[in-house]
Amino acid sequence: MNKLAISVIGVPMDFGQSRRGVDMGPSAMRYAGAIQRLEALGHEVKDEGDITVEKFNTEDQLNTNLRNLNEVIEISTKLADKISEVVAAKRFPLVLGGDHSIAIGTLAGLSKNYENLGVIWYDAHADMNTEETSPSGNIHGMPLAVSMGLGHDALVNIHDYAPKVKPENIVIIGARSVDPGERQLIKEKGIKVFTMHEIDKLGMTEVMNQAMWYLRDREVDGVHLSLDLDGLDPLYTPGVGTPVPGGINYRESHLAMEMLASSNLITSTEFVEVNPILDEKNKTADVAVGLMGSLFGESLV
Ligand code: 5AB
Ligand code: MN
Ligand code: MN
Ligand code: MN
Repeated sequence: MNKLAISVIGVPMDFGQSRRGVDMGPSAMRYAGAIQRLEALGHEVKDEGDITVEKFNTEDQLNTNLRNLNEVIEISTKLADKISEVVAAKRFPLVLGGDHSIAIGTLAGLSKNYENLGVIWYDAHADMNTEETSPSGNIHGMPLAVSMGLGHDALVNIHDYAPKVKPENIVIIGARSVDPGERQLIKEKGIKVFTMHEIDKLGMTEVMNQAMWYLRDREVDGVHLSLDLDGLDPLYTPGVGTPVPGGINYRESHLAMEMLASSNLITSTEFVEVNPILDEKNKTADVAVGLMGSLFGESLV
């Protein structure tokens, strides 16, 4: 694959859900050797440090049942600023989460630099809830809906434009825990979803080929990979807040990353939901960094 100029951006965010510890995800992945792993592959890597994540003193000023809405707005906006800057400098953004609500900021910063951005969402969940459908009030279950322009105005309009992503440019891979409201939205919008059923039946090679051809047919000018570590089976990635059994296995995940590496399709990525407090000896961060190795060309050298 091409040698890249990669900017690593940490987002120690845990306001998108209610379990502490996922804010330590960026440290855990750096400790597991993320930077060195990519440098060893010949990429130029710049660690841009972390986005500042602060709790507001006041109770949520906005009248809503969305947990920590004000913090999520503030941090998403800062992340979107940073992402825009990195993309404008022709660098490849690699974002280390943090819970998955950070994708709201990542996509807000990315999309205005692309005419027709594609998104691969590797996740056990669809992350397409809105204020109305969410069973939890947790914003990490909403970033795809928000990016399509559905949800709280303040989230939808970060960086003053909406939507960030077209529903027909989204591919979900690994879904196995989808809420009723999300199901309806998937049907309504015709979102392309490869559930575990398709992965079992077709195999990962076929699923990835179909996913990539689907996006090429859409004539996307960039593809963002949003990788939630709970997409994998909790056997391999136990350190996540919302584990769901029956997930994608270790080799299937590496295969998926290797296929993306040889396609040269991916133009940005984020690795989210690593929670060292819930983990076993940093296993989940180690797996994340291994997958980064494959995504950035390890199998090709
Ligand atoms: B993750 C659930 N659908 O909305 C909700 O980890 C879980 O970013 C969301 O995929 C999981 O609370 C969010 C039940
Ligand atoms: Mn998930
Ligand atoms: Mn997710
Ligand atoms: Mn989760």
